[in-house]
Amino acid sequence: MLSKIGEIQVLVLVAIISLIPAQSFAEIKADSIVLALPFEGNAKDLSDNGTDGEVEGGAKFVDGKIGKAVELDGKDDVVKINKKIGALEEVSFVHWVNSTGRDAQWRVFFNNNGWKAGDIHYQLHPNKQIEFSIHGNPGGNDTFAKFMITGKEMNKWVHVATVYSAKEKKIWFYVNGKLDVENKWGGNPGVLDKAGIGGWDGQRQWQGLLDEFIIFNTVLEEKDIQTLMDEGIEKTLSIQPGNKVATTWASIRNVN
Ligand SMILES: [Ca+2]
Ligand SMILES: [Ca+2]
Repeated sequence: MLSKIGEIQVLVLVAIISLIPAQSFAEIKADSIVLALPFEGNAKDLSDNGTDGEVEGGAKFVDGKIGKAVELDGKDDVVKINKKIGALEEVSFVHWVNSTGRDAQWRVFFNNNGWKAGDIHYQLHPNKQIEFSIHGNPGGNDTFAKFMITGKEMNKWVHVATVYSAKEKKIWFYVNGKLDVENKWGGNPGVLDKAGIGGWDGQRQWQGLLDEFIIFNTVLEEKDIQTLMDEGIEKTLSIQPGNKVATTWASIRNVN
């Protein structure tokens, strides 16, 4: 028999435990994904939005980091996103990149077409650093990771995750699953408009490979990013209760 005080202690303990989230990667949910391109032989979007990319310039699908990846020639190859996704207060980009050329030139991950107020541009700057920009954001348009893709970081797979919160006025850059830098920056939402992955209005082309290009409308934590890096999006979602991705994956894989 527990004493009265003992009972209260147990109740308090139960109440505290029930507040701890059951999932260690609670943010990785299918409905928080606004764009997911696994590049399994095509540019089909895994998310519920169905924002399929359009492959231009003769881009190829080759063996990638996880299954297939898209290979861009650094000249005119690009994956166009021809639908506006919208303005986001929280956004996480998670993707694999392998840069095989155009070192020290602009190399685009995801740039909205044009450059107007609110637009997101996300690319390697000619200074070789990962750069994230929102046109007109308080504190300046641009903010940078420390990490550079140059030298020995060329011709190899690098996992990159960039996480922005307008509410917290912070941006976090992660490289290969580890925090590279946290910057105080911004406060405005970023707009995902019609865009190019691997190119911007016929310029700044990516030369090399891109794989598992995923955008979330939430702030992912380091452990979420590590899970995505280690397991890949398909496995990560399949182990989440309530995420029914098998059908979607089948439809993505069946399109040649
Ligand atoms: Ca081409
Ligand atoms: Ca893939």
